[in-house]
Amino acid sequence: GNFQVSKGGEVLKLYSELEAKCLDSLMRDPLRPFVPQYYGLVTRGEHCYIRLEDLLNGLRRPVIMDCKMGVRTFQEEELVKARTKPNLRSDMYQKMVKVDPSAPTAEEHEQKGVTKWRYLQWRDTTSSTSTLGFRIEGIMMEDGSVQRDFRKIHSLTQVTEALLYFTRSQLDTLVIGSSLLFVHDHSKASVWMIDFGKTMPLPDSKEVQHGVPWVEGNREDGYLIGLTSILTALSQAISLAEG
Ligand code: 4IP
Ligand code: MN
Repeated sequence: GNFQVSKGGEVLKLYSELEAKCLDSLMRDPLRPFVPQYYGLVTRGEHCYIRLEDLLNGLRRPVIMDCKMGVRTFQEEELVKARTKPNLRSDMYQKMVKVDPSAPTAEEHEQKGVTKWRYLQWRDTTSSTSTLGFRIEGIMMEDGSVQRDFRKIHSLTQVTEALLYFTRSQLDTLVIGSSLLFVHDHSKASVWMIDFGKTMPLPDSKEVQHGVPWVEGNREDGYLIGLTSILTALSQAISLAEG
């Protein structure tokens, strides 16, 4: 969708102002080693792109796991919009019905639309996002096939099973670290923080802890709740693989 492969170990991602700003500051941040290198912007045709290090460069038949971090995936402003000027999305309604025809309310069925907040919150509560602070969005295997069934996973036990699937129970490729994109090709493994389209600086007066639950207005993302859950599942996967 938003990606274009480019030459020379780079990928192009469709420009977002928020993401570009975030990458800019990450290049001057202690977290820089965990983030793909950001090379600035480029225009191709009528679109502007973010130039990023290709994290798969040099890997043979990589296996990739995308974990979406945090206890929620919508911005607080999305909730405000849903209340004040709701914009009904029929595409999101359809995605919802496809997964679970009984998920929309009678009113939503009638309107054939849901707000973006409602859809994203439904995704969060029907996955491990709300409870564990992260969810596995998908795993791509060596042959390029993509598994997305993990999005309905709730329990830590199921997450552990998914991790074992990702590593094919090879202990030496179990990756331990702090992030969203897990990549291995059976000889090399790495973890990267990616996707900053909804990451923004807090107002000067505000601070978040990342490890406490979200309530409207506190802006907490639960990133560290998710990280702790991943580490717990990883250590369970390691003992299962050893046992
Ligand atoms: C997608 O739903 C993801 O939640 C996207 O988030 C979101 O993009 C899309 O919103 C939404 O339709 P599915 O993955 O269930 O298809 P992400 O980009 O984090 O994967 P944003 O970033 O805009 O919230 P729309 O509004 O882009 O369709
Ligand atoms: Mn996005």
